[in-house]
Amino acid sequence: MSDAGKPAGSIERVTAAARDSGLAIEVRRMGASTRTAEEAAAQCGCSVAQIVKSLVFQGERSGRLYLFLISGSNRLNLAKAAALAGEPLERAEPRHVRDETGFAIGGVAPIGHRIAVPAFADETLLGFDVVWAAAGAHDAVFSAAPDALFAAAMAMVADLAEV
Ligand code: 5CA
Repeated sequence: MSDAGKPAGSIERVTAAARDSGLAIEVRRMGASTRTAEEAAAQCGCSVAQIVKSLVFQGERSGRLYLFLISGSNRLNLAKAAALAGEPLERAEPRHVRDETGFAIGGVAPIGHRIAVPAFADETLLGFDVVWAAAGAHDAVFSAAPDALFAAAMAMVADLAEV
């Protein structure tokens, strides 16, 4: 495995990306799984809706990856997502996600990807003062104000959720 695939390197990429974009974060290792939004919410002591899921989809035509930052209590509407991407989408293979972003599923962060990925963010997350996101490992999270996080991720805020 390359260094970037190891949890320590992944977390360092998140902290470096935050620093580079002027986002003040503190990564917390919870010592227990934060792989799912429910587990992350339990560890963070917040609502599931305040967890930012970082979902990676792949363009069926281009093979390009797209990142969707969506509330833990919402499901991504694939038709809305495809309209924003400009092509039909399919879930990216875990190996492809790891190779391109440098993060394993369950620890994919909104920032610090190896390769720049076009990003879109669920507008409902702006209703919270603070949200929590994965920080590159299965037990690592950080909190941020959603608008500042989306700016750091260069994510376009949009209507992404299933109703
Ligand atoms: N650390 C938590 C909370 S921030 C986290 O990463 N949650 S997540 O929702 O962003 O990542 C888990 C998501 O990965 C699941 O919701 C699911 O959409 C996706 N996923 C799970 N298994 C697979 C798989 N085999 N292939 C592709 N995506 C998967």
